[in-house]
Amino acid sequence: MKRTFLGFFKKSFASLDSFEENNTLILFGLPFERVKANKRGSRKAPNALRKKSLEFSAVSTTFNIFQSRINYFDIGDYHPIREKEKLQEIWNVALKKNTKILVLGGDHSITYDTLSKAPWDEKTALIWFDAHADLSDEYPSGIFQSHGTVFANLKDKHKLKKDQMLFIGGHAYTQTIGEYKKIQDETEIIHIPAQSVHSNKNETLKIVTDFVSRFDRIYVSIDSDAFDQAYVPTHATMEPFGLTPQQVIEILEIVLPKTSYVDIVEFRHTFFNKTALNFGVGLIFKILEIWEK
Ligand SMILES: [Mn+2]
Repeated sequence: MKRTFLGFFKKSFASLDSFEENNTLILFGLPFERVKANKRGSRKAPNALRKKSLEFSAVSTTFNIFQSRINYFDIGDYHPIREKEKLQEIWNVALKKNTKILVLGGDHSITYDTLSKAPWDEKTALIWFDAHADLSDEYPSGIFQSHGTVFANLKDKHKLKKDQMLFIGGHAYTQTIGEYKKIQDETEIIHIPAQSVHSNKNETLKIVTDFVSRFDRIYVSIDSDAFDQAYVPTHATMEPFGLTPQQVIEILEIVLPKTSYVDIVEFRHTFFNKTALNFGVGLIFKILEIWEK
């Protein structure tokens, strides 16, 4: 039997449609790596994070998962291609019952698998935290669907406008030229680089607040490499000068009240270094705490 994330009850996919509870959050894993041009291992994160969570108490001075008004359900892991109808069904149920979704990746390509099936309109927006924009048209060369193309693909699929897409924390030295140009010109998305977050917190929080105020529904995707390598030392692609946890949490406090979907991707760890898992579990509890408020 698969371990369940601490504080979550195990639920089967078959029982999804019959649950009556309001105020529900569904967690599931997509342990999948589509194309890897760099170090592998993020597919192990869903179960490794579940297992690591059991070492926590899930109780802090400000949050106690066991006294939450939200019902937390873990519906297990899915294959994003072979079980794509199930992903669609999860969205259908979530929409009907006003349920929040928390997804554990996998590499960043899984964000396309989930959000390509999500409901979108002009009052829906996307915010992603990442070292890289993931806006390549092809990455690696000749591959049109990967962790490096996810937001170009979503923009294309849902015909998203520039002002529906906010990218926070870019600081990569490994960006492809095409995607670098898209960020630099800011023709396709809005971007707050990591350096701007570091040097001007008030301006950053104001841009985020204004962005959020224009929408009814926001989807959030968090790539581990948005955070500095000091916090997650086993990134698949190491990029120094990333965001701090405090910076991301202050932004999430503004964003999450309107957010119905969060995914956490690329939480790669190694046999010798499991810091990424501790950090990932802590981040998940923080997200639950902000969502509870
Ligand atoms: Mn990414």
